[in-house]
Amino acid sequence: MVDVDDFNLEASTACRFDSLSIYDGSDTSADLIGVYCGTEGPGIVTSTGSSLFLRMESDITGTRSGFHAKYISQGETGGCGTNFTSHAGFISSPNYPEKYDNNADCTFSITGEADKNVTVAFDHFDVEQHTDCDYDSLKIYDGDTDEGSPLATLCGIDMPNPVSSTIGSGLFFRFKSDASVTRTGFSAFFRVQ
Ligand SMILES: [Ca+2]
Repeated sequence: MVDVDDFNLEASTACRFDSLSIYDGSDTSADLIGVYCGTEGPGIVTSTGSSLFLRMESDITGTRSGFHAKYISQGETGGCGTNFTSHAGFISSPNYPEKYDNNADCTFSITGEADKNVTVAFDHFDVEQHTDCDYDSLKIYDGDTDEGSPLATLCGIDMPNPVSSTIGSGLFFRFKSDASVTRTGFSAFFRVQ
């Protein structure tokens, strides 16, 4: 997985001037995940296997600041009920990438560390839509319980922005579904930094 957190390449139609291409494998013969330019970078990109191949090309004019990416090769994983204590890991809804069940109630917590915050960023999100997320939802709380107001209450298909705890605090997640309509849920990674 790579997290492209800063991106600025010369913009052009179909990115034919300057571009960043990302392939789902170890070279350009692998499946092309996307071609990016301008200021709309790829964000988080996840490989299906153990390799990603990135290729940046520029033409003879029009340079920009380029891109910056973080590479995450491994992290802690765990199902519902997991309390994560490492610096990086992956969380996802039950059964992901298959659909979650009806009447799910699943929590995760990430402990965090003094002087650091926990940030979670999504690479997949599809949770039954409702204006107030009253059907199915993922709620994210600052701290280690679901007391108080959530930092985020998420549903629908729009990719959520990254969510960060306050410094020195962890994050607590609660995913709930109601009795009908299921989707593929969410996949995200976190880091403590
Ligand atoms: Ca539902």
